Amino acid sequence: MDALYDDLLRLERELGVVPANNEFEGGRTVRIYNLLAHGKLYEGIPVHPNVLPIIEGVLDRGCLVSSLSSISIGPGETAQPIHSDDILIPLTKPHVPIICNSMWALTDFTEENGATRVVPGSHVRESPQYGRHYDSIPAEMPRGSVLVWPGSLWHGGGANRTGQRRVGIAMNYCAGYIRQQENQQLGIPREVVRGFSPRLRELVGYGIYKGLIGHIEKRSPAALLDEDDQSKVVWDR
Ligand SMILES: O=C(O)CCC(=O)C(=O)O
Repeated sequence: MDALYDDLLRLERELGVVPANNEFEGGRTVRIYNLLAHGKLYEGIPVHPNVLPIIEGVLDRGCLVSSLSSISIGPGETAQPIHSDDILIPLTKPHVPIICNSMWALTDFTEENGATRVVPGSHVRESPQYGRHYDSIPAEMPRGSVLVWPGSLWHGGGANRTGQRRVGIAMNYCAGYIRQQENQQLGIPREVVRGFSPRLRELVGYGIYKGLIGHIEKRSPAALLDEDDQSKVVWDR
């Protein structure tokens, strides 16, 4: 946790990251995107053995990394609008889970410092109206904990009324048959992906869902990393 916390500060300095200053990302919140392109330290997060099996249980083993970013909510930040992570997907609800997300707490998450707020039971309802107030509860958790929620759950970052940052890593996954929020194949240099474990390579999209979705001329994109890749599309098995 300390190493991740310190490295995010390094990246913030080196990349010159500042708050985006829009309603969703916040005016006092620093977010660093595409973390897998920014150092080996982040490679253990998507494949963590205490978290990935839960995600696979919800989405199935063909799931993908949708995005990996940090969210540091600074003192004085106001609450983020309540939303669901599948709010832009035009499917009637409730539907099968297509997104499953997690928040790694690098500091304690408290109601006062902006712990993620959730609306229990909302995952089976229509999406919330963006910008409207909804009653919610804080997902308080000690540093080192991970909160996991289905993409249809209404939630949002809380207001920070303390003098310290609330620092989290948003490790987001999607089903293997929908588009990833951050384009992992173009956003992470291929020589960096070559250094990933086989499972992480699959999770960022160098694989084919159920032997078909994502193929390139009937070969897995894994062949772009490894010329010996022998994978076949489902039609040829
Ligand atoms: O920072 C948080 O606690 C939640 C952030 C969030 O839900 C988002 O940005 O989509």
